[in-house]
Amino acid sequence: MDRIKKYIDLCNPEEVQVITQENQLKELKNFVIKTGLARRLSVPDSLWFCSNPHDVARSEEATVVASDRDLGPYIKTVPVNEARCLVKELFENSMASRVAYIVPYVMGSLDSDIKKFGVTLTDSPYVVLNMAILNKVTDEALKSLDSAVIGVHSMASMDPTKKKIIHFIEDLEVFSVNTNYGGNVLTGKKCFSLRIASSLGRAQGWLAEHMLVSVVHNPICGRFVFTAALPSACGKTNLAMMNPSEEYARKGWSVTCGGDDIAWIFPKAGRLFAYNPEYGFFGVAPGTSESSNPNFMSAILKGGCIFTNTAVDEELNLPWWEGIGKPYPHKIRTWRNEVIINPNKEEGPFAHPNSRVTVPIENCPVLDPLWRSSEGFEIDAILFGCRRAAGYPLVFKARNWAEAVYFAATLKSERTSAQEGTVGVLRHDPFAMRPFFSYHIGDYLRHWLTIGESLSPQPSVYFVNWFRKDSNSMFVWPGFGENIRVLEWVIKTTKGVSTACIDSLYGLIPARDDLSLPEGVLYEHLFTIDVDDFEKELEENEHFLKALGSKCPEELWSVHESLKAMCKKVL
Ligand code: SAT
Ligand code: MN
Repeated sequence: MDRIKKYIDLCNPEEVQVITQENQLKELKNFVIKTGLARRLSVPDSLWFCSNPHDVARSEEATVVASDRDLGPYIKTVPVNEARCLVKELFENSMASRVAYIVPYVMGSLDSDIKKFGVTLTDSPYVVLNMAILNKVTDEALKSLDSAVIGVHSMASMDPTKKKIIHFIEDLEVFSVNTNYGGNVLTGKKCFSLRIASSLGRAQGWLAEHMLVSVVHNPICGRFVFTAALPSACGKTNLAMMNPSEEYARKGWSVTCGGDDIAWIFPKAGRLFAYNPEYGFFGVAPGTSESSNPNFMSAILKGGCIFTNTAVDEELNLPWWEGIGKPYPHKIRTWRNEVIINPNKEEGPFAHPNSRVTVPIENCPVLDPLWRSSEGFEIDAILFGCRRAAGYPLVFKARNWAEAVYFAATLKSERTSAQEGTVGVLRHDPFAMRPFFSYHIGDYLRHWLTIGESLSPQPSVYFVNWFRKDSNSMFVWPGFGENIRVLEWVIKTTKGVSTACIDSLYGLIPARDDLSLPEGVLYEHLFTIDVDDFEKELEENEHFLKALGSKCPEELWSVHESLKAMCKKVL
């Protein structure tokens, strides 16, 4: 226990409890209700929490990697010694007169080779209860303490100016303090399964990606596995467990879900295999409804969930949020824990736009039976998605692996409420991993190219954007269940059934008659590419590639030059 004991001594809690049993979790639930930290809702065995209003999203500003090297764009570093001092300063006595909980857990299946252990020390019952859904609590982790990822989390004084999430990648340690929300504190999630795991993956020849894993059951090839990376709050959970539109469902199309947020991807015999290391979903609530995501709604209603910063319909004692598809409650408790009678819509939103529901994965009615298998999912295609109102096509296929890496590296997306900052601003989000890189992005791109070289055949790589808007700011693509049309094109193109792609500036796009569009949706609205805009993009991309200096793989410069040449030809 040495790796933990020194931090217990530093934080100085009044009492320490090791959480390994179901009945301890039950007691903790009773404790949070009794002390007013949470409320029990009428969804079976489910709790509602609201967080400190300063603490409602992942904080990228406060997230750092301890390193004495420059880790390139998008990683804030703090020199190792300084980071160790910071830990000492921020955690000293931070748990005084509180209970500290030790949560040992596993990511991935206990009987698979890819499993990894973690042990988190926290003074937050909220963290314990969430981790008990998202990870599998097991005392096995205590037997493998040397190789486990140690997480130390303290709410401390919850002073927002002292919020910090500090990663010591090589030491397998993460420290999170003065926050109690989502990806800042649920160590198993972004800190471990993305930041630490991607560094391990680099050293060991695999990938840890911000990706869902799903299977499309279809009349073309039977079973088709895809992974998809999208920035936070851009519809990963919806896509991961979508119900194809009625027309497609009738023709035998369905989707099963392997995971909605994180994929550990391993090459084996020239193919890629994906595993979801998590045991639950941490999905965005607003906008989730019977029509947008019936499977997530039914997963929620099965219970065992935690609602964070949603509103509550006080009369029904049920969670409520904007876009839930139900009228405004007569008496509503807002995410700020205030009760309003006859709420006026204009005073909203009443659920925080980044409010979340933590749901056990086994609640999912379309969970793929292989979700926990030790073989993983053999990948047929990889998708990257973004949220862009203009210019970016609905879907295109990269012409080759290097071009796929180029387009993923230069991905941009509108900022959402999942992270602190101004919503809607277009920002560069390479691989939808911008907040989760833990080593230099130039090395990351090289790693992707190297993995690609070992594959045969290389999986096809596609890029999607469900969010184009017309001149009236209305979405031109209906999305949700209709996204199956795009997946149909992806499958046909991957399997060689469609050969009539059009060479565009953005890779290969569907020929007009090759993608079945819903009535009233115009091909031009989805695929028009403005050459001037594309040229501007290339200029921005060039800045990015230059910023990588000698770390920028040559292959990406070649792709860049060929796109520039294409652009000249079109102009
Ligand atoms: O980082 S969170 O876990 O809060 C959610 C996300 O951004 O995907
Ligand atoms: Mn995510």
